[in-house]
Amino acid sequence: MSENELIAKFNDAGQGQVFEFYENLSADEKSALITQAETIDLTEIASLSKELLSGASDIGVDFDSLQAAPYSALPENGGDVGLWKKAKACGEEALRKNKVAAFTVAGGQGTRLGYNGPKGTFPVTPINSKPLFQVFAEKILYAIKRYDCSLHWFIMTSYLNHSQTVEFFEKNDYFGLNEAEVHFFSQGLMPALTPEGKIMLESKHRIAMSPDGHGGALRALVRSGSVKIMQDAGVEALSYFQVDNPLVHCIDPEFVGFHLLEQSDMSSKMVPKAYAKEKVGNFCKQGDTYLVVEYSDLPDALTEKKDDAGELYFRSGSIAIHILSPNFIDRVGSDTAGKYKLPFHKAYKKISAVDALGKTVKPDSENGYKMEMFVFDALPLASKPVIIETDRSSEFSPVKNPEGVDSVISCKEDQQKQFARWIRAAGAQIETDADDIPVSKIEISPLFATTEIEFAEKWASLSEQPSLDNDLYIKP
Ligand code: UD2
Repeated sequence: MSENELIAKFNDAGQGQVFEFYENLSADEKSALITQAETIDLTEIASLSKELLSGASDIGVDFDSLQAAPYSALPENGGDVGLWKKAKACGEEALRKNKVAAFTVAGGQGTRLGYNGPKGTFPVTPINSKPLFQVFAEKILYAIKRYDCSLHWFIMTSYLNHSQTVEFFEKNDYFGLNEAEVHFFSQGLMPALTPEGKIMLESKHRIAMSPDGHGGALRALVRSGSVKIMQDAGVEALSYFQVDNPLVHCIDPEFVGFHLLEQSDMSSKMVPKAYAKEKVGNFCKQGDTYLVVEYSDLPDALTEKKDDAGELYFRSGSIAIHILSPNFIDRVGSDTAGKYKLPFHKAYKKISAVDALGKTVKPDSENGYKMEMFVFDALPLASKPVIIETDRSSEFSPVKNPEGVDSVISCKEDQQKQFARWIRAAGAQIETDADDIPVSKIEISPLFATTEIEFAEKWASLSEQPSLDNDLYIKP
């Protein structure tokens, strides 16, 4: 399409303000604006504008008929021991046959943490200060060795951190992984819209755009050719996790097994919420459809609702750990207008934008909407969704804030508590304080073991077990 045709299309769509200052731009500025404008799907914007103008609700949930979604409880909490065993065997077999791949969403800006750099480069381990990406890389490497398999790892970045992320891996020799099996791609962007549905300009030659949310991963996995790589390699289960949680079992045979045994499109892990208003999504059911209702969208009365046993009724918290089937990603990520298209959530924000004279102004109050898709909105579209329970203390301790809840301090403590539990379960003694944190620091490399059972096996096989009274780093 020529420049003039593109501008005419924007005019016809009622978005001509994007080119308001065009005539007076330099050649480079014109071309930058055109390049950005070309990425915008005006049909999608038209429908979003309509939603904004009509005030339609984002989520379309009937709260009166909303139920809690069922899940497979852990064996220690009454779950079916035989089923968990079967799932583990199935997942291990799938790993040996190269049917599993890993996927990290790392496109977010980490604004809350106040860290200047890709979040995956943030140091998190108690002794060696290994960055998040290294922790995941070592867990993946461990699985590659344990199952003698090939494991592709896909990492979604955004334009804000893509090159820094790739450089970080190059500088660190991909932490021992095969470079050819680590794939980076940048997620898509969406323009900010005024309450009237008009695309906003951040400067005369730049549209105000921001990452399209982790739900944008599905489109980006298709667009980047990642789904094709998976399909060609025979991958049947993509293990999805967020960049902020170093405790995650990046490669979990039991979870993979549950997903494959059920031939599910999308599977998820839940933890019982720590308290009613914990900031995690809620696994729910509407009719036969499973869905996640974000904490901020669930009315207080339902958030606090108790069942007959006095437990929280909506207690299944989503910790953003999923498995997706490549064919399902293909279906959802390729659909731009049909029944598999993910909805956009609209966040009203302060967005720097040009005034009538083309000068960029930082507003004092909210003036526009950022548009994001959420990956969990794929759940209602999935056939045979599966939800399984996981143990919070062994799988979830995200780094989101500089201090307090979900901070690097709480995360380091949680890692150490986990290491102490593993050591005790393996039959060794370790001194801990009243909060179960080891008195002297300890760190276990994911290259040594990634679960309590693996740790016990390795520990028992050591010819000489190290003394646990000094700061100790246990590695192969
Ligand atoms: C998310 C979930 C919440 C719960 C919690 C667990 C949402 C809306 N809420 O909350 O229900 O599961 O995590 O920790 O997801 N990201 C991108 N691109 C984007 C936006 C985010 O890659 O455009 C990544 C980001 O790098 C991070 C993850 O998605 O790895 C989560 O993003 P967040 O920190 O904004 O999510 P949060 O903590 O609000």
